[in-house]
Amino acid sequence: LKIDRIHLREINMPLAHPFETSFGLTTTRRILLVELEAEGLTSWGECVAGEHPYFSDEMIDTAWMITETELAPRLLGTTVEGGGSVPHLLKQVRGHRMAKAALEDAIWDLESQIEQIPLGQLLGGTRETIPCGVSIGIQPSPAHLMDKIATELEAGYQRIKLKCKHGWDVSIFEEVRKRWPEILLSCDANSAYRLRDIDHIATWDEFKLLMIEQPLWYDDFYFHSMLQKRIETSICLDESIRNRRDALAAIDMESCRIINIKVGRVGGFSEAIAVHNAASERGIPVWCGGMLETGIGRAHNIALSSLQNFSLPGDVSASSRYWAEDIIEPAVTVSKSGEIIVPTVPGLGYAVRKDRIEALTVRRATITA
Ligand code: OSB
Ligand code: MG
Repeated sequence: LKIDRIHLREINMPLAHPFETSFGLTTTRRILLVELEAEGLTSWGECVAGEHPYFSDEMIDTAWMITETELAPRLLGTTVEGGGSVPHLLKQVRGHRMAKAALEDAIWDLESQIEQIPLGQLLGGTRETIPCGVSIGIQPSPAHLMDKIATELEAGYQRIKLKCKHGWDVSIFEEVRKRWPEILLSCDANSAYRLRDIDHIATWDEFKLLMIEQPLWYDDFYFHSMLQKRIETSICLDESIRNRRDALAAIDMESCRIINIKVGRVGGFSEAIAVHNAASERGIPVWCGGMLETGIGRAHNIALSSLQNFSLPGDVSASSRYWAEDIIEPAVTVSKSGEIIVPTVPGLGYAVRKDRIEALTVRRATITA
């Protein structure tokens, strides 16, 4: 296929509720969207880079620049076979995986429209529905958190993940477990702890957490492997896993027993599938993480989650948890049993609300061959 034009936009969207992690508070998302025009069709990709380089070293402004000057030109004026051929076309550029993923995912979406195959199926997915959990940020008080958890369980979500950090860990887990002894419960530290905290983290075993996500440094395998030997609870890696080789190293070193796959973090659907397959072959379950996406990134996460080894509830949840009004329709909804139905039509599986995107746009650029 030949791409005629690539449009970049920045949209600003206020979150329905502020989201706090150990690395900071987000109240409004600045989001880079890419729109491709090719073969008389249109497709979209969402770059999940944040407004600051706090989760990873990418941020929206670096993603914008690298997309405009380095990545988009490599996809224009050439024949692109399909989504699977994009990593090769972009490989001269090191890093910038979230920027690359937005473009690659949009091309898979185009391919799905051209081939008239549902996107999930094109990626190799077989699930008709995906199991959903929620990620709950650090709250103003424990009482606020308890209310949030009650609401999400009532809505049907199958797993509750609590953001944690020093001062928002043991006492919180205790209170939650007292009220809900049996629920699937996990926590995500976003690298808030250090080696001196190993004994502290070891005390969490009593809470029977499903996993502890990324407790130590964002770029570490070795010390996570030391920690995993000291505790019964499974470690799940998020930030550390950038590609298939990282997954293999982490599994081999027993740095984790579960992997969170984020398509942006690993650089696109091709690498996400490679991580999924490597984990699957080694008996390591995966789940799909989230980055506070709009409906576009959310729809791509749903398609990816339809692969067989996404066997644990992910962080892909209803649009309404993030947005008063999404940029797709219908909005993503979750059933009473905590599942999202995987679309069975080609492409995104949802209609993009261009009028709404226009209204939210604060910056734009068009790149042509
Ligand atoms: O570590 O999984 C994370 C949000 C922003 C940055 C990092 C993370 C998260 C989440 C939210 O946990 C997941 C979501 O609901 O989109
Ligand atoms: Mg995480």
